[in-house]
Amino acid sequence: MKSIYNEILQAIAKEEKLLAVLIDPDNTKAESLASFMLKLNTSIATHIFVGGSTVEKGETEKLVKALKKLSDLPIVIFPGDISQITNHADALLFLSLISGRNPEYLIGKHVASISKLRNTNLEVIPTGYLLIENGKETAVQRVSGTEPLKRREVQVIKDTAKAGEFLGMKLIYLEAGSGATHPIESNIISEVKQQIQVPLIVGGGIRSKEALDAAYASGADMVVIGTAFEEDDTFFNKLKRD
Ligand code: 1GP
Repeated sequence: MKSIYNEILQAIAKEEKLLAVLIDPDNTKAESLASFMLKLNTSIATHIFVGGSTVEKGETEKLVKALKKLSDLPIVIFPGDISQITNHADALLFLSLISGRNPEYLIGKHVASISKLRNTNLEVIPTGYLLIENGKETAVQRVSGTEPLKRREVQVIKDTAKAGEFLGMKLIYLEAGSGATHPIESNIISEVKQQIQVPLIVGGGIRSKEALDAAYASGADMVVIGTAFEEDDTFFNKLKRD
């Protein structure tokens, strides 16, 4: 069976860089979705992430079904809550917010999600999720009631990522928060990358081709961009596939 995780590993082995476009069901207008997806499909995007910190019940499934008709890219649920889990996607990032100390976001919601996931076809990918401070309060911080890790405390960030890997997490995700003022800094990306063997995802506040390339150059295997495309989908024109 096709494994999205194995495909990620294979792409990284070939030194390919991955780009996930984050689509938040709350910020998506049905009437502009088709034209948005036309642009996305001719860009260098490799994955579609679907999720948000607060999404109305049923909206994620509706959006995933629509996206399935509009793109062949893998659709990965990036859930803010259990209600966003839908079998119609290809995979689920099983996120544990290891930068925080709220048991609900470390293990509680995971236990509560099992009745939904037990018989699922979704590929469940355990992911260590680290929120890093970016200059303003983010939705993740607000919703989870946790503090982000301090930008200057690089050793703590590295140790947290490594602990996630030792716990068996298959991806490490450095998150500055959607719409972040400062994306994750290059030195943090490169130092974390040196610590871990599993793929490194970086997201939050990346709004230009230069910032994307800088994240890749620092060691991000996959970059996640949402807000920049939401605000101006002509950004896809700068990221066209050859
Ligand atoms: C948020 O990392 C993602 O969870 C993407 O952030 O919306 O700022 O691109 P942006």
